[in-house]
Amino acid sequence: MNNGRDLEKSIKDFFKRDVEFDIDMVGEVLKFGPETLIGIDSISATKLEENGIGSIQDLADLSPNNPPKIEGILPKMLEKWIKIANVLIKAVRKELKQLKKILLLGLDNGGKSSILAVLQNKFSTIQSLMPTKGVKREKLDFFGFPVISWDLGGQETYRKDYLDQPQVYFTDVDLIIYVIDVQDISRLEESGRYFSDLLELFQDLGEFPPILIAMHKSDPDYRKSLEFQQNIKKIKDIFNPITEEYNGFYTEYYDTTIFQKETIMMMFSDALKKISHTSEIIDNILREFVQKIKAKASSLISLDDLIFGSFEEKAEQEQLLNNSAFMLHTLSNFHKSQGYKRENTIKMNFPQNNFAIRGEQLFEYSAHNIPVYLWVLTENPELIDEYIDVFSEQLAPLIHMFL
Ligand SMILES: Nc1nc2c(ncn2[C@@H]2O[C@H](COP(=O)(O)OP(=O)(O)O)[C@@H](O)[C@H]2O)c(=O)[nH]1
Ligand SMILES: [Mg+2]
Repeated sequence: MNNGRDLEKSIKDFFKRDVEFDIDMVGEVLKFGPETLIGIDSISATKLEENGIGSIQDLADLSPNNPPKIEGILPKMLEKWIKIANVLIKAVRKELKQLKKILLLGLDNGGKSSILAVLQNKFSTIQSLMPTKGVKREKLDFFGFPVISWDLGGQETYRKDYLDQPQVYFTDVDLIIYVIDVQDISRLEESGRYFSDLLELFQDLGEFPPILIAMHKSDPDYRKSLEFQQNIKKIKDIFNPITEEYNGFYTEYYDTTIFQKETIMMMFSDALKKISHTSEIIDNILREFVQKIKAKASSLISLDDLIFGSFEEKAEQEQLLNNSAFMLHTLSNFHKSQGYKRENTIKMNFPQNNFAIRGEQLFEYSAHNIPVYLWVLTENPELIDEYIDVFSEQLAPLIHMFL
């Protein structure tokens, strides 16, 4: 997340270009009328005002889960505007958490350092890995916030350390990725015990960060084996009862492997979405876009393969689109490395299957100017041009405030 003047600039991006905006009086924006926001037309704004919603503050005071019924305004639209107003309020009050903390935990040899190495090589914004020799902890600077990797297990003294001082290690954690080696079932019980200890500690602290469970070393060839199926079952048989015992935790399983980097990217994209300020709104907008242009799926993905959001009618369409996008990103990067100009639009037609995949560069994000593409899987590519600008304009400020 940006701060200082950057934050103010990010706030300004939510407003129409002709809105008079004094960057030193940023607190005033909450009094602005709804029509000043990008994506709210004047007819809708008038309807809002007739219903007593005359400012951004008024919008934020409504409940996004139960928006009032206003004739001529779709509930989904109103819900989106309320969420945007809420993000703006938090930004203005500087309540958006600036520093996010992700813990990568699991037994030693599970593959945590390797996962971090994949991330580091993927993201140009990442600052270098700081392995500490002898110490079983590593830290990676990921878009300006720390991902801390930490080996559990093995030495009992180490375990005592965090059990005795849980507040030092475990407060203010935004998300946990718990890594299990699917190929080494012999240490599964041990891993389960640590997992159980962790949940107990967090419960005692009254904190319930979301937990992504990486069933790591799910290598392409290994996944085809019967042993893999059996091990997955054993893992779930041990871990599911633990999460049920300590209720209140969100958990989700992922199959990851360093041999398919996209499996790691997808897990981290989900991780970032979980802790993002704006990912829900981005998904709302993508849904609107897909419906408007009669497409099947749409994703917003950076060229370093961070997925900011997606919407699809069916899960397999998301896979088809995202994996195709990853490969086309690789192709685009290859062309760039050969000295060619990067194309703003990337298209592939699949006439035998009656669909097209198209990526449109919308804008760049982060200080490193990484291009972000809006990807679409559709049978009606001709409809994209008509609406892309309208949606691009709404998505840009949300990306800048993603974290
Ligand atoms: N087959 C396979 N091996 C992996 C994978 N990820 C890591 N490894 C190997 O597992 C071992 C332990 O990895 P490391 O990242 O050091 O684990 P850490 O102790 O959790 O940090 C190393 O030999 C890695 O090469 C994977 O996805 N598949
Ligand atoms: Mg390690």
